[in-house]
Amino acid sequence: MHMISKDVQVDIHARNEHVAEHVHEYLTARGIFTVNVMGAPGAGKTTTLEKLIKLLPGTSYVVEGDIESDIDTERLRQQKISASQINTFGACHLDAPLLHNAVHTMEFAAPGILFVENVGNLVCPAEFSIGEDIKLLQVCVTDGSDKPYKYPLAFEKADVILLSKIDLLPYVDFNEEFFLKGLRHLNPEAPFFKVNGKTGAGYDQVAAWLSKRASAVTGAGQEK
Ligand SMILES: Nc1nc2c(ncn2[C@@H]2O[C@H](COP(=O)(O)OP(=O)(O)O)[C@@H](O)[C@H]2O)c(=O)[nH]1
Ligand SMILES: [Mg+2]
Repeated sequence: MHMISKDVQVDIHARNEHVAEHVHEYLTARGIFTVNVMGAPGAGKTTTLEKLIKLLPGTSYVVEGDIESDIDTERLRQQKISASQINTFGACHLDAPLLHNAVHTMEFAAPGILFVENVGNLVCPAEFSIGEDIKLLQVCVTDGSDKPYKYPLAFEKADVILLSKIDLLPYVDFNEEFFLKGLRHLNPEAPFFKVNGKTGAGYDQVAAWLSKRASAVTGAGQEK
């Protein structure tokens, strides 16, 4: 087994933080508010982007992070959403240098919100800043209500949490009280929204919260 020494780990994180600061400055200077979208594979992250972007005032941009394939990017482009793809070819998360390369090939014609859908994973993405303004964590009722207890870092670091697939509540044993107890122990403050990716219910409140939160950077206030 290969062990990575503590010094090397510190160095990797310090370099990542340095690039993340640069990415953040670059995007902020262009009026771009960046959302790092995290969650397990299949939690409904791309569905959230499809539903949310339609409701947001102003321009939205997407970077899709996947180990392989451009399926999600194509899915969004078909809906006329501006999207580009990062493939990590094995790495379980995006890091700041990867986003740095992607944003320097993108054109930000107008201020707006950049959504970066991280690699589907409840562990590694929470450990690396990519230069985002906020982290959005999406979990779904089929993930199970014990997830805050098992993957605490993602819940602790989230600035907003979405619980999706609530249409499936009658068919699974998701215990919302247990889930919220675990979540609030780690993160007492972050807004929490319940959404349904099938009907779009709940996304209007997320859009209202997000556009208000982003407005200091985007300067947006205009209605779509
Ligand atoms: N029943 C139900 N299915 C959903 C919901 N949101 C997403 N899905 C489905 O879950 C699957 C994974 O969704 P996707 O957005 O690709 O998840 P991602 O891997 O996190 O990007 C797809 O088949 C979606 O249609 C929801 O709220 N309810
Ligand atoms: Mg996806």
